[in-house]
Amino acid sequence: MIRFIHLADVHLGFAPDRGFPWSGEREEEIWETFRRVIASISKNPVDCLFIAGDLFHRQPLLRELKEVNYLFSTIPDTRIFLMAGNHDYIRRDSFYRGFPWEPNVVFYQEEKPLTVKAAGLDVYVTGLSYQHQEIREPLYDALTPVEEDGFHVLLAHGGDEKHIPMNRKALAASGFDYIALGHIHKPEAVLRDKMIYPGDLEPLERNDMGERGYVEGRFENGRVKTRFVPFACRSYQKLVLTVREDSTQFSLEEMMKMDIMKRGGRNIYKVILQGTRAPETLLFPEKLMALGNVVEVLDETRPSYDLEALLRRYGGTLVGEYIAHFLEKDRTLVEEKALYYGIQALLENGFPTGK
Ligand SMILES: [Mn+2]
Repeated sequence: MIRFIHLADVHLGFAPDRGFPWSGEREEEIWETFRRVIASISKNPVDCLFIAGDLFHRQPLLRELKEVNYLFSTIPDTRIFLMAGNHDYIRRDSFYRGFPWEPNVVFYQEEKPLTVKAAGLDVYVTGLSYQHQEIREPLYDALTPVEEDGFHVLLAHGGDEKHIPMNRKALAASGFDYIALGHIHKPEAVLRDKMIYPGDLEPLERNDMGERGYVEGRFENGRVKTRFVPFACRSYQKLVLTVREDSTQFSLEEMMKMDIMKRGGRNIYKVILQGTRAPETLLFPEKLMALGNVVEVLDETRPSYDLEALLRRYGGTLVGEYIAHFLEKDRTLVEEKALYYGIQALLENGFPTGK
């Protein structure tokens, strides 16, 4: 049996949510979580660790490569297969070139596929590294595993037009037992137990909602079994606050603080205000942003106008025609907003009530 861990898109060196108070801490946490993965392998060793590109967010510094290599030295029984992705591509002057890796590390130097046998194991890993930020040729589609008995893995980064386009069907039929993908930050099993994007190790931006981590798997009797292991120290979450007619700024702030406390103060929230508010209530979304790790507040509330009553009252006036125009159709969210902003503007400007 072969046990392995597959991760990708760690993006060491990246500082998420630049400009927000927690950004620097997040940069540290990306390193720390990678270190935790290595520490957990040290405690419970696996045979192979596949790192499918973009370990670094940009060109690694020499001292950063030394730190990573030191971490690799702490898991000498694990064979590590490492490739450079489009973010940390091997530039002409990259410190990746000629770097003296530990003996348990296979680093793919070339931009053309190479198959390497794992020391002491019947494991064959095919991979390459990016030497350019973009590669538009489908370098993976025609590959097939070497004709040896064992566990055949393809380490592959990309899958969009500018980063080695992939024909998923061709890859699925290629004969590899497992295709360890990287590049797409949302975890996705393209093909169950066979072809998987583990996603980024830590969420890197506000749209990386939900859990993040790595894939753990085993190859036994010709079959692969995998499971996703959530490992990130925080997550981005959507927090919907329902506003009512009796809501006020303060009541909303209290509600949000409670919700954040319940769901974890470390997580980072995208807050969405929904529901109806009293027409005269003004909400200040920016004040909510100061009360937790809030990266964005979307105000989708609408004032609780009684449209039918307004229409009766303002029939034959500009306000009436304005309302009638919108009432006739199914309104999109934008039209809904336009309707209410419009009414508010017209009414607040002291529109005469008489005919
Ligand atoms: Mn990438």
